[in-house]
Amino acid sequence: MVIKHKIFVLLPLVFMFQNPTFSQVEGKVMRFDDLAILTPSLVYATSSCSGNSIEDPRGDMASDFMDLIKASCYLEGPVLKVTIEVAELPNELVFNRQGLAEGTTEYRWQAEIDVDGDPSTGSSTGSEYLVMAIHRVDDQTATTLPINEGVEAMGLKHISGNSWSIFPASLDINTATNTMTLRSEVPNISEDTSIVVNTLEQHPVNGYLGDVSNACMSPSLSARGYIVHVSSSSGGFEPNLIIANTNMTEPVTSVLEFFNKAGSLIADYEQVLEAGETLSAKPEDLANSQDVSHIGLRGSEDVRVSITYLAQVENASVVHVHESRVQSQRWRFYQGDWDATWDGIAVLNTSDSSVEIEITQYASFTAIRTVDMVLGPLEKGLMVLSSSFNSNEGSYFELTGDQPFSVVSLRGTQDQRYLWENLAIPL
Ligand SMILES: [Ca+2]
Ligand SMILES: [Ca+2]
Repeated sequence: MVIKHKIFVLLPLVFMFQNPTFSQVEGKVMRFDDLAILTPSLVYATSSCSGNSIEDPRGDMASDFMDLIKASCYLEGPVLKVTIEVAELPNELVFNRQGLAEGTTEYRWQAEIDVDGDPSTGSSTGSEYLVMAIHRVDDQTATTLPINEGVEAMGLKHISGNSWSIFPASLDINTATNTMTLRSEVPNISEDTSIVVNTLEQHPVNGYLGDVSNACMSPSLSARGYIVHVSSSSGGFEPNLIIANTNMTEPVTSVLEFFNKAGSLIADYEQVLEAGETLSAKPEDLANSQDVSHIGLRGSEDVRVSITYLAQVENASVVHVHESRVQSQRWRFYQGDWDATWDGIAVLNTSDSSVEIEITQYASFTAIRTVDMVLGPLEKGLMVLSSSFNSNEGSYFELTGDQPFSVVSLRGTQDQRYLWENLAIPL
């Protein structure tokens, strides 16, 4: 349980540095005596967080831009992305309001990251890292500015006491969706990681005001599903994605992560889909790359993604392959007639360590040949079965691994006109 505190206090502030910009001090160790103002006695998660998003009541703050509504976090390769939604994010804010001392944190939207989920390590509130959008008073003249010009993104790593070192973070502000999206490379994120979000305003008259998320969240380490195989146009099959919001009443966010065959993240793509909306797009256009091999699916569970492959021959018919949500250590599929068709498999290691897979052909319940495949983290393997095995009428193939993986099995006619999914069965 996380205990919620909304704290309205006015504290004297002491800074070692006056109004530096963060780009000037990146990597340096600084003292931030006001970091714990909002959360001096926040009790961090003692049980695991229930998901990668949190919600907070609307209307519990005087200013809408401080009123935390929702937050979510994703791990995109090594980059932690935290999206903070408030009730209303105005286009402009007044910065450096009269009566505030230089160096005061005037506005802040922050994620506190307890990377090991242990409140006894890190800062006084258990955090090893902070990522924030912040404005500190840097001038005695009040100025109205677009919000993205007035605030800076910053990451802080806890050193000791009130000392933190600064590391880079980026910020995207969307006043249409009232969201701030912070991105930063935060090391050692694990399933134990606990993240809370808070907002803070130093008001010249009313003192500190702020909202704290009433629960913690933890980045989902694995995608909820995968498009295991994106065919390459150069291989003769044109791929196309269909991305559908199956929720007929609410807009939802779809996040796609594009990987190359070796398992390196090439690009990610985020899209808000209106209620019931279905999009169609070429993977290479969304990723801005020809190298897309497979796709991790994150974001709303309401989104369903399919891929089509269309052979670049006359009178070909398209095949639709639905996203794969199943991982198993053992899969089976049955051999086709290799005079008329070919059997191929795409195998995806969805874990963060290597997997050793044995592909074994069985005939009359007897293993007749085994071929090994080793895949690194998020690496994909492809095989046309006839390149490694002999046709054996009535045979079947089993794939077994030392940890779970995903399989898509495809069968096509030798003239390439028709291709379809030949069900691979998780056992
Ligand atoms: Ca709120
Ligand atoms: Ca900790």
